[in-house]
Amino acid sequence: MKQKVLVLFLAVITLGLTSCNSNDDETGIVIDGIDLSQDVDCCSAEEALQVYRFIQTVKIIPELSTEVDGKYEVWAYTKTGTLHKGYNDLYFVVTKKKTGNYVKFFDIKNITPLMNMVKMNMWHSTPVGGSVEVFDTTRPAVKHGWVSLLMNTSEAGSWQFSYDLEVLGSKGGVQNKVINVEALPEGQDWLKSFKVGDETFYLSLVNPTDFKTGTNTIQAYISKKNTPATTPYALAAEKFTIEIDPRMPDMGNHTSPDNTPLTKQKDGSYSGNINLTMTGLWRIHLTVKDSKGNFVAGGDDLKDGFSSLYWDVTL
Ligand SMILES: [Cu+2]
Repeated sequence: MKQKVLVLFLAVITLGLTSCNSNDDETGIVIDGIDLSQDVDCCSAEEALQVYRFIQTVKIIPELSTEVDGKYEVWAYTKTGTLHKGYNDLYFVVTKKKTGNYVKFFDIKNITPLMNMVKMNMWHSTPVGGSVEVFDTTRPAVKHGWVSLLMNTSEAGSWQFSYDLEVLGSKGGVQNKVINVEALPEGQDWLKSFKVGDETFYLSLVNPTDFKTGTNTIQAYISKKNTPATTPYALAAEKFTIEIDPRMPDMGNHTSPDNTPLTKQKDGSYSGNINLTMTGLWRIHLTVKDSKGNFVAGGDDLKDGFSSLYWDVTL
């Protein structure tokens, strides 16, 4: 027994020494001033390289990037470096100012987009993903969250964005930063709402720009409007089913075979299959049912024989 404890003790000491040494490793890989050698607050050199590679595929949003305690830099990214109406993936990376090394121990909370509707003199928030988490274990220093913005910036109003951040005991974040939200191009409409009694629900279609001709996984979130409306809208606890009927309005409203409804997944998202047989405008008519199969939205509201609740996607 004593021997076992001793072995364990030695193992802990050795581990401790190894990680201390690697922190001062001067033989590491440095790319663009970022030291990819192992860091106790981050990852192995290989994992750091994966983070580096990932951030080459996204672009910084300067308004949402910040500094904490003069020690850390926080970088916020989207695919395009901009935000648009509807669903947007957000990624966060924290680096040490001194070394440029990534840090994996950080938390981002309370993501709060707020829109000021100038003419109506009111404020509202928007659907926001539950929590910001590591989105891929091969890149432990990249955190992912999402927002689905109800409207684009226009004469009707503008958006502000806030979030809180904690990194290795230091606190920071971004408060009321004005952000621009771009409109979607014509033929794209990825965010719809429906009402059940007094409650308003939002249907956010996830990343339809990833769709290709043929069969695709189709993913969405259903969020519920909060009271007060300035509190971000969380995922709806209800379990719905979203039936889809994709049609091409410019081609005699023909449909496609082998589409399957979006059903609720363990992670709170909705997922199904959509078959987009050709390029062009697809109007994805939606029928929402509750857990007992009763029509909730889209079904009893047929326009030209199709549900008037729909997403538009142009491929
Ligand atoms: Cu608004």
